[in-house]
Amino acid sequence: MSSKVLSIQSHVVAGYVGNRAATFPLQLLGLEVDVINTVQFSNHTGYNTFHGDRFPASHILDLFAGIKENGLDTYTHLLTGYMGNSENIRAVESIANELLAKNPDLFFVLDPVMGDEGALYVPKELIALYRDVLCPMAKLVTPNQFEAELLTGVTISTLEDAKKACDVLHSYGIPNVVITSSVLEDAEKPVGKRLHLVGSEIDEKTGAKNTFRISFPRLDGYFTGSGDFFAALTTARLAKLRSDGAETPLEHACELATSTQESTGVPVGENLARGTRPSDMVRGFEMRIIPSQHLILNPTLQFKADKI
Ligand code: PXL
Repeated sequence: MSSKVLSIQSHVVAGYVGNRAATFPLQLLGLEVDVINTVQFSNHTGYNTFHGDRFPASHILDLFAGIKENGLDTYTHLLTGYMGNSENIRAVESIANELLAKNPDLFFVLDPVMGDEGALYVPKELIALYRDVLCPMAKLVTPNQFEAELLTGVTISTLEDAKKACDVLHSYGIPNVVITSSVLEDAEKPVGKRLHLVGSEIDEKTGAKNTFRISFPRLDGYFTGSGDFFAALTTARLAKLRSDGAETPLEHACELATSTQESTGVPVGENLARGTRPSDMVRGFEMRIIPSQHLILNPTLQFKADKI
């Protein structure tokens, strides 16, 4: 069956975060994408200023009601990113419930966007809502190291800690878990030059668990929206691998997504950046997604996973 995704994330007029970072890679990799925007801002919040509005949950639910009324709610996938407040999480819960009632095989990819590198940028009551309300409905969750710690209560400093956090996330009922990037003390010397993706998938038929790690060089600079780009790449690659009946599809999807992400950048120390930083941006670079289209399809670097 061909894949059709409902993507609920933020929208910016200029630049690439949220739905603007997710739609193009999903489409390029062959998926149909319908888009609901949680906010409409002029640009992402890493600039000095931004204009625009957050949409209330009633707006998100109203758009979904129109989709449903016309029988357009035939989704194989739901992908969610930045929600920002508890009402939007409740709106996603209700939409996910309706989609699951219509298609019990719905593949819900939940990116629990809450913060990064120790800083929470959403209200703290969202932690429990993500953990107790949305996690049990998700088929794949893609937290970064900090978000995985918030969701599980496990402090992640070593590979064993990361595996423990994956197991806690599995215990919430999520069969596929990817901690997208973490700094791990025991995985390298010296610490900090490389980042580590730690993933774990439970086979639907056999119940066997496959846990893996992909190490990659830390890229020069902070790329706003790279988590949104990564979640979209993983969603698209996993959709194809699962429909082809591939073994350990999450591991291979993560290899391909990491390979694309790293191919678009350069390691720390080299004097280039894959992004551009407009003069009025204080945090991060804009990703150059359109010029990277060949790397979305065919990454030049190839990263492989190790079983752990
Ligand atoms: O996930 C990144 C992101 C998404 N949406 C908006 C943002 C950002 C990061 O700054 O500003 C609106």
